[in-house]
Amino acid sequence: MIGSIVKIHSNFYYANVEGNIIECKIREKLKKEKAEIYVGDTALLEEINYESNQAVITEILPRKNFIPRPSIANIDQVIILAALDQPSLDLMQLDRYLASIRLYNIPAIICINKSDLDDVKGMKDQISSIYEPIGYKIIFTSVIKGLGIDELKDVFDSKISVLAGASGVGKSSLLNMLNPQLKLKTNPVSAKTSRGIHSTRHVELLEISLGNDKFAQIADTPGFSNLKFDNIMPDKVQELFVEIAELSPDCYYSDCLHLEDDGCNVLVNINKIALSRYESYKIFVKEAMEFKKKITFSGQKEEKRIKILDVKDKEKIRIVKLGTKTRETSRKNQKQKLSFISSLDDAYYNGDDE
Ligand SMILES: Nc1nc2c(ncn2[C@@H]2O[C@H](COP(=O)(O)OP(=O)(O)OP(=O)(O)O)[C@@H](O)[C@H]2O)c(=O)[nH]1
Ligand SMILES: [Mg+2]
Ligand SMILES: [Zn+2]
Repeated sequence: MIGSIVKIHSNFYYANVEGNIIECKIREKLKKEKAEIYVGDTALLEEINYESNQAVITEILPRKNFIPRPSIANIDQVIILAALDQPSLDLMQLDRYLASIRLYNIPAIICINKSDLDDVKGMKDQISSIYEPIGYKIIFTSVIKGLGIDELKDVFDSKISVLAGASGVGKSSLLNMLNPQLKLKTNPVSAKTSRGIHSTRHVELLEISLGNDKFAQIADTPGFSNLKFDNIMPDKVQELFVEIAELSPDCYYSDCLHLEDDGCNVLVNINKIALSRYESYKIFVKEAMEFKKKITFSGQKEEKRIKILDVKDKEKIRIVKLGTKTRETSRKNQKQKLSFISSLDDAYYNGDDE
């Protein structure tokens, strides 16, 4: 039997089989192979006990796609949620989310929640004028005033979506508004720091009836904020900015990073790029440069390490980090490593503020 993983919690995997949630463990063989299982995965289930609603996962079917933060597989789109205020709108943070989703070739839609709050800085117009011309759909919503709901329902209809964004922007509140029966936990942002307090702790794929025969699968996710481009090569960053990628083929040098004037078509056309977007681009390239420097000149071998740690609440946390080894590597090995890491599919993120 086949089920889709909707939640992972303390070594238990919850699979949805035709509307029934079945609690699963994983087959020893899969454990030995260190198989990684994510929310959104399609799993083969055996040893099904219909009385206790339990089963064993014996295989994970090939994935259509995967994003590492938040970890989820087989999705159609990501809705990046930000708040007009509380927490304050950070354009660079928005660019980080957009660029990181683009890395995985998954469509992204921008949703600005809490649009009932005072727009003292004229952010609504700013967002529209920056992101609409480069092709992003923007929806303004308010849970308090019930704004943007129909538009949001149309976007979610018949799709598997991820709702991502910093803690406190209103991800869970928005889903509760779409379907009040969900009763997801929400909390006010801290008065002291104006930041969310991580009310949602786990990714969960929810089946949501939207009324009028509309139906969606949406993943509520914990908020996070410290995405960094310390895992890709600097020349890949331009591909994550649609408006820069359009101009870059006409630069004089094919390896132009669009940071200096010398025959750079991006800089010649800099007035076509929003200032904040170019600022974000420069920062992300710098982060990627640090990464490249680290793996090229340190004379140390970098390797991707995936560690599974058992922490106090017995919940398994997947830690992906760059490790260093003092052993010298041959130039050939280093080159292979470089091309390995520079492939977009291989990118992943470091760190987590959870
Ligand atoms: N003014 C206003 N407040 C909102 C709106 N939507 C949500 N809030 C409030 O924002 C706070 C945070 O909402 P949550 O839904 O918990 O935020 P979240 O994004 O799920 O946060 P995490 O689970 O911590 O990642 C709550 O106090 C909500 O009542 C809105 O449209 N307008
Ligand atoms: Mg939440
Ligand atoms: Zn250039």
